[in-house]
Amino acid sequence: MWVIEETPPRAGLNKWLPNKYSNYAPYRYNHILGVPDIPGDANSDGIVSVGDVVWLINYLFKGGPAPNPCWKADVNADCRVTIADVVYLVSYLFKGGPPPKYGCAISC
Ligand SMILES: [Ca+2]
Ligand SMILES: [Ca+2]
Repeated sequence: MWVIEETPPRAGLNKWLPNKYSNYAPYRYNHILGVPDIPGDANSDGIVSVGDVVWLINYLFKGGPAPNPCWKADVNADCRVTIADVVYLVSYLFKGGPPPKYGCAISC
């Protein structure tokens, strides 16, 4: 049978022989499109980096787009998105500070 493997090192379209994988049960997870929402990932690119710091500063002080969802930018979990979250994120990224927390379910 032809299968689409999504896990490296054999990711891609591959031909499997039925007798070799007779107990194979295919499965997939639904609704896993896009990147996961992780605390601190203000710009929603899937990683926490200096780009998120820039995104937050742009949002807070330059009228840039809001983080979506907003809770990802509430990295200190005080239920607000402020300069304190920028400081928290910089501390995590460059000073060995604690990792971003799951913020409150707030709107930006
Ligand atoms: Ca990011
Ligand atoms: Ca906060």
